[in-house]
Amino acid sequence: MKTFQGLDFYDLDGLLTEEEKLIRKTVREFVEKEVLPIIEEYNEKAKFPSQLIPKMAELGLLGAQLKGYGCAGLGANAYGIIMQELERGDSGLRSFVSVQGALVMYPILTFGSDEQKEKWLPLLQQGKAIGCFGLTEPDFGSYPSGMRTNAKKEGNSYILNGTKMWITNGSVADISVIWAKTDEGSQTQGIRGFLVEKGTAGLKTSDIKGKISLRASVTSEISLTDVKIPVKNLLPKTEGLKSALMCLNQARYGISWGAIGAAMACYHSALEYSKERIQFEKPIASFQLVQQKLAWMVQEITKAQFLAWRLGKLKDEGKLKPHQVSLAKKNNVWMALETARMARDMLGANGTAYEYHVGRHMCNLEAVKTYEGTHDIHTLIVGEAVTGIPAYR
Ligand code: TGC
Ligand code: FAD
Repeated sequence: MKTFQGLDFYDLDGLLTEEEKLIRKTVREFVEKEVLPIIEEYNEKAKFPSQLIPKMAELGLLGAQLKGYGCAGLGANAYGIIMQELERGDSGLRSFVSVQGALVMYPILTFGSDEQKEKWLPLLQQGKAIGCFGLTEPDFGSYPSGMRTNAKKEGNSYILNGTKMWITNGSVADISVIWAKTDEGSQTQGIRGFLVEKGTAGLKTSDIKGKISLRASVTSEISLTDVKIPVKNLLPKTEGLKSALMCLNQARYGISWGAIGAAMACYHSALEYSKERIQFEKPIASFQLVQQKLAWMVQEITKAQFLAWRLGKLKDEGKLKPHQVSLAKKNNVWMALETARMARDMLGANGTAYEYHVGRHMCNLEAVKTYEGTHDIHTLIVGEAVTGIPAYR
């Protein structure tokens, strides 16, 4: 099959800097050489290819959007391009980098003490420590305010009890950012972030097996039973659920870009396949119904690219609003999932085979549609922004 070139129907490249294009080239080559040859095998085995972590760290991909502690301090669009290229490989790989940078390093940098930053950020940036973000619980996904995990202060310690569910990298994390309710403040304002180190007594994890989606990613349950941590492990500047949601803004931003990568991979497969596949004595690309699908993909990928690019500009200017991130996350993941489903259809039976990648992307995108706020929750966030009326309850 012809080498992947991406899709640039409206000369988005004309708006990218030389640095952004160089970053894209570097990450694209990494994905081409190191990820694509092995990813289907890992997906089938339901294993994360952890041997890629040192290489991703060496390329500066971990916490690339952050400043200090060895991080690259890239602009928002350069960071987005990294997410796009990684997710062109696999959503699980992008998830790993998203969680590490946006959900673990970002909260430590934003809400942590100097001691926490100095201890963890260099290790996380170098891929020598892995982190996870524990917000979701078995009974509280879209509605994290209801969480039962609690932290009680006893002298110089906090005692944590509760269960976190569906946590990316939960069982392999050296450091877990756990969100728990304290008795200080209201239901949402009493929520604070805590750092729980691997090996702490009472911390147990088990992996979730049998996933149809994000198979090449570790997803775990974390149980906390009388987990005693020193007061200094509280992220001191966290102020309620709002702080957790601030982390989600960062990760949702990355997903808005990442989904474009998965969509472009599926578009590329569908285009190349339809030019080569002969039915009724003609390439299937010559049929109007097939061209309609390709044209739809080009149209929606192009719209998504500009949405993400503009979002990045707003982010760099410090003007980004959470509901703008919601619109892009919801639109771009929907677009990618529809593209993957269409590509799967266009490849006929081959679309169900691992070799062509589109089936894996399609399954992955089902989870991406759900995590970091479901498609419908983001619809309600946009609805609230335009009407002023929250419709969650
Ligand atoms: P609500 O009362 O609306 O909000 C509580 C406080 O937070 C403020 N706020 C935000 N602040 C910053 N950024 C945002 N996006 C914010 N959204 C709300 C809000 O102003 C309020 O502040 P204050 O000062 O009044 O306390 O809370 P609610 O209980 O009504 O819930 C609102 C809702 C539904 C939008 C929110 O809870 C939500 O987003 N739910 C979805 C949950 C979610 O996204 N979970 C993701 C878990 S992590 C994950 O999936 C990782 S996947 C990892 C991978 O990539 O592998
Ligand atoms: P629910 O909240 O039970 O939603 C079920 C359905 O009800 C959805 O369609 C939803 O849109 C709908 N619904 C809910 N409330 C409303 C409403 N008010 N109005 C209309 N419809 C509504 N979480 C973490 O904390 N950390 C992680 O690292 C992490 N990684 C994940 C990795 C994977 C592979 C997956 C699949 C999930 C991960 N999650 C993680 C959890 C994820 O964030 C949640 O699954 C997500 O927030 C949705 O919660 P839920 O699954 O409990 O669904």
